Amino acid sequence: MPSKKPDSPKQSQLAGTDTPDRANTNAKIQSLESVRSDATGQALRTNQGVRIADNQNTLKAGDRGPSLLEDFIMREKITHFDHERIPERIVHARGTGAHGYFQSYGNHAELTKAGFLQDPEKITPVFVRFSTVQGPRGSADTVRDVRGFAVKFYTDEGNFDLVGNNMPVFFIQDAIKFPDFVHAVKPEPHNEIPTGASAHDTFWDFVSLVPESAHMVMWAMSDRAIPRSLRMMEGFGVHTFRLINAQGVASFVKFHWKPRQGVHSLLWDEAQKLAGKDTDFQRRDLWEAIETGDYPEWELGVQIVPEADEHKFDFDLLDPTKIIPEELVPVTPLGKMVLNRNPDNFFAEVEQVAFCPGHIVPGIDFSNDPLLQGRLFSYTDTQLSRLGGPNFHQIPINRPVAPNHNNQRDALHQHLVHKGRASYEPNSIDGGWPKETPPAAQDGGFESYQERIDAHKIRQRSESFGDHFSQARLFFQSMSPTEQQHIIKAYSFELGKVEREAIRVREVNEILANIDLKLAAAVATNLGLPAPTAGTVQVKGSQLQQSPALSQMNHPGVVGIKGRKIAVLVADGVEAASVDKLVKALEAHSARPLLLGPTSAPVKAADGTQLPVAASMEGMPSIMFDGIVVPAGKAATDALAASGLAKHFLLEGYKHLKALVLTQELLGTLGLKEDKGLLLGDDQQAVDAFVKAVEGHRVWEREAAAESVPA
Ligand code: HDD
Repeated sequence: MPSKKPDSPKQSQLAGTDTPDRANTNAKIQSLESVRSDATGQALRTNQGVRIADNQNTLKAGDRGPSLLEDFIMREKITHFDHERIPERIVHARGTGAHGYFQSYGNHAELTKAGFLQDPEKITPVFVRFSTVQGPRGSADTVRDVRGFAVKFYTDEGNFDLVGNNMPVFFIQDAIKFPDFVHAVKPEPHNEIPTGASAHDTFWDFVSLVPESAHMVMWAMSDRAIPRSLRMMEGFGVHTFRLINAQGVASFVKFHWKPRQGVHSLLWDEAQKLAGKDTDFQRRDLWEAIETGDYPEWELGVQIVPEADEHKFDFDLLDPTKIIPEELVPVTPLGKMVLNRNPDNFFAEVEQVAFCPGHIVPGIDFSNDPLLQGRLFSYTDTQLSRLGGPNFHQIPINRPVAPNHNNQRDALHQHLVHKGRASYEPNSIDGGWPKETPPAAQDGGFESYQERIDAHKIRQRSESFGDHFSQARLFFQSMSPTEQQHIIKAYSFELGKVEREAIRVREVNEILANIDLKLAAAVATNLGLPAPTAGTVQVKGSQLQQSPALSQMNHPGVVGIKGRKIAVLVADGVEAASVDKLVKALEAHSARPLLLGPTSAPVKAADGTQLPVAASMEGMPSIMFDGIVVPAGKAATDALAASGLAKHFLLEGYKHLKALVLTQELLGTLGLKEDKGLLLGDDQQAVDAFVKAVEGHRVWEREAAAESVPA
């Protein structure tokens, strides 16, 4: 248990992390201990436990002779190897994960009887898996795509999975359309192109024919689809859920994860370059942050709508293509999640973790959102073929910390040796165990919320799901001018890759024109199409003109530049004192300065000392950093000014609107001008301005000046 009491919600948003002692608090770690395999000091053996004398040579008839079938050691090894791969997830195949914990800010008993939200002293272990959607397991991390944000809470009352995304809405309203949507976005079936991208005909064909996707496509064309880091994404449960308190009173809720690191994105040029230069950019970023102790944190919050207010909005709460604007219903913070431990084994933990939106605990329940209802079936079904049968809950990463006795028996990969003779209920032979727990206010058995339904059995979409454009418009109009430009560019880029003109025209005229005519005109111009002058449907518009909470610019974060990567460019002749001063100043802000040299060899400072570097400027290009500083030193500056590699590094950083500290000479050589984020010298004033600029993530004011810089 943590020695420190958790802060009140407000303070917690601002204060530093109080990390409970990991070994003592992470019950999941302890429960995994018995299955963790450590071969240190152990003999090499077969799966049957036989010690192996020779792991280099197959058993053969003579040293130049044929191999013998009786070599059970070779056969066992090869057979196991042949079956090492399991089917990757049909969607969200590319992902990474981390362990951590959740801690409630207080007792939320008025809202829910779920125990993990009632006791601020309780540490609930969690495992999170972040993912992209379209690409296969080996695809690039930084592609334009939705990011999965799936959290498994190992609560005392059973596992609760919050299987969300980094966008609060979805492409379709009914689960029956999911296979169609996924087939459309996946690589095209004839040539399996493109990998990890939606910029192709079948995706745009589908979404231009299915206007309910308009809102989500806006999100996917926004900067949210190219996050700077998995640590810098919001997460959303998307659907409306229910929370139910001990008195049986239910409220509708939408779940939100708010990152303390802020919400920040890559630029499209960076994302594309990173996809080649570091396919693992985001999993590496998360891994390194956790290894270096910069534990990322999110606040879990809910928008609460009393049952009585269900029909108060100009959209349907059950429609997963709609948000509840935060200006209408603010997010109430419930607690925080900290990710503080990397997995020991990727396959065992990240690949085998099995989430399901149907994994809920007493105090939480579903709504009738038809997308959610279909998901409740799909996830367990998919694990049957991925994880080889119905016992996947016994795989260590999926095991609840709560006991889970029942009468389910046998099946593939059964790991338990069930004792007793009665595997049925009721029974008298084994004393009737295991027995039901009647529902009760606290610690009772799960009871579904008793919702009254009086309806015809029909296949029909509710009319209240019919407005597909108002919130897409709200989203676009809530963006800053910069974000709007990025959205226009993203649509233009993606549709520019679409071969069939008819699809481009349909998207512009029948989708974009209904969202915003300026957007439609700008995209049309970039595609060489006539700009539409009117939409094709009457759009009623939203209750709000703007929702500031939708703009990333309004989510700077509360941790400053903690965990941000800063390149320190050095070369022979650099002044060691200047390097030291800059590095110390950055470390004082908990940033991660890394020295980069012309090669991976140490550089020789002006005073003769050797300075080891983390990498060469080629090995770690500017796109991997949040800011760049150049320490003083005449000879080093001369060397950098003469180096194409260094100049490219700096110009690219400038073009990507990063904060820079340069020397006067380099400023002249590069032909750049000082600005809010381009500073000179290594004095405190420059450092302070640099830190502020990195905090702002980009020097947006520089956009126009950077336009003409080649990089
Ligand atoms: Fe899904 C995986 C999120 C709609 C069917 N989904 C999956 C994952 C995430 C989501 C984050 C990866 C979990 C992991 O890391 O293992 N999915 C969503 C969200 C949706 C959504 C936020 C809409 C709001 N999904 C959705 C529908 C269906 C599915 C409508 C089917 C009817 N999703 C699946 C799946 C996957 C999956 C096929 C693939 C692998 C897996 O489940 O474990 O069952």
